[in-house]
Amino acid sequence: MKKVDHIGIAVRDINSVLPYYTETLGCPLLKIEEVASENLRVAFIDAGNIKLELLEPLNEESAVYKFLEKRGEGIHHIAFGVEGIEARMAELREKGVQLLNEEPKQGAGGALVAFLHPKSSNGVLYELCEKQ
Ligand code: CMX
Repeated sequence: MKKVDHIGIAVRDINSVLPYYTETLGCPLLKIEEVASENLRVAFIDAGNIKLELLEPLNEESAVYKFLEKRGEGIHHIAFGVEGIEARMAELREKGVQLLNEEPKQGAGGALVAFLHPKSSNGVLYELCEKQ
């Protein structure tokens, strides 16, 4: 992996935490969008060399809803920016890493994404993210 694209942070309510990022920390808001496939509303924050992705569940079906119930707010995942996501997935599979997707799926910002199970990544949920 050559770069981290963003860090995903689970929050209960984007609107109430935004001033902390934009005013207290002074990191600009890049955009807010809904990712229907993940039942999420997300906000991208410009943190200089990487982005922070605030993740707010839209309903109880969201993986982030379950995460918040179990662990509370905090770091949810780390996303590597990759090129050739299908080849990277195949390579990781061959190396014994359990992927959570058979195929890449559509993520925020129109990117193709895939997740590595935290059980085969020493307790960390990693995402592969390829910008279109
Ligand atoms: N980071 C680290 N560990 C995590 C985790 C996370 N974000 N989410 C769950 N886990 C751990 C749990 O604590 C649990 O560990 P223990 O068995 O030791 O308690 C284990 O993983 C299994 O968790 P679970 O609660 O039994 O299973 P879930 O149904 O919550 O599924 C996961 C967990 C990772 C498989 C699921 O959340 C998933 O498929 N995630 C990928 C998709 C996703 O996260 N989408 C949201 C972001 C989308 C985006 O950025 O666009």
